[in-house]
Amino acid sequence: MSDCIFCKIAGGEIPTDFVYRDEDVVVFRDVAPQAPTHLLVIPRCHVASSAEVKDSAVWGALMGAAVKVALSLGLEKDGYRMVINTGEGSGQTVPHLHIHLLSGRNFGWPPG
Ligand code: IU
Repeated sequence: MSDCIFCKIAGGEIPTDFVYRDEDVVVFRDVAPQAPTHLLVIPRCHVASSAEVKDSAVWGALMGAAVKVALSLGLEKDGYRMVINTGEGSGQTVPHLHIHLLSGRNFGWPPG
C-alpha cells in the first residue's frame, strides 16, 4: 500500500536497521521503545490489522519469526511479552498488522 509507513519500511523505501528479515516478515526496533527491548514484527504484505488477516499462513510467518528472534536474543531468560493492538480503541495507531515484542523489564497485569 503506497501510503503505508510500515510498507515503506518493509520495502526498503525508509532506511531501517532490521533485526531480522525473511521473505514474508521483517523485524525492526520501535522508534519509541516502551521497554529495553521493543521490536516490531510485521508482514511484508499489507494487512491493516489482525482482524483483516485472510490467509492463516500470515500468522505462522509472524509468530514463527517473533519467537525465533526472541530466542536468538535470549529474551526467554527474563521473559518477553507480545502485544497486538487491533483497532483504535486498543491503541493501534499504525494500520499495518504488527506484533510488539517487548522484554527487559517487569510487565504489569492486567495490561493498561
Ligand atoms: P500501535 O500498536 O499501532 O500503537 O503501534 C505502533 C508502533 O509503531 C508504536 O509503538 C510506534 O512507536 C511505532 N512506530 C515506529 O516504530 N516507527 C514509525 O515510523 C512509526 C511508528 I509512524
